[in-house]
Amino acid sequence: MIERTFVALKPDAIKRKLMGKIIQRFEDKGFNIVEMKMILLDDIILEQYYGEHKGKDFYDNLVSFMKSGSILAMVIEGEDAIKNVRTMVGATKPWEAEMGTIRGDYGLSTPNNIIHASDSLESAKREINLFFKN
Ligand code: DGI
Repeated sequence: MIERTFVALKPDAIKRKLMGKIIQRFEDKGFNIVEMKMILLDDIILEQYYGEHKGKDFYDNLVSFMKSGSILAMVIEGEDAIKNVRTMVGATKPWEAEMGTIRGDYGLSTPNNIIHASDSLESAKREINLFFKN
């Protein structure tokens, strides 16, 4: 089924100049990038984006990292995009992510784990709406 998923390249990926390489992986795989913009996040949008983690021990560190520079927000479209993009992204903790995945190849720690991708149809809709509602 053709789906749309939300992907964000996090501030560490931008600072390390990995944007081109990561976008290339999605294009090489056959996905289409249908929306794209650089955004500097604030507390209001981060609370909606990461609300499920509020109160957890890593939350403050996660939020300050996500505000440390712009992100590249994208909507990626293609066959089973939600599941297939998550497979390409790899495990949340990059040291557990398999080599060949984006986090496995480029990351070593959290919260700077390079990239976010929606984990379900519901999250994809919510996140696309949050970042691209206009
Ligand atoms: O969808 P993911 O980014 O793979 O994971 P998520 O949406 O559950 O969590 C969002 C971010 O929060 C994740 O990229 C890194 C951070 N995080 C999640 N779980 C943990 C965590 N950070 C630490 N230190 N420990 C965790 O258990």
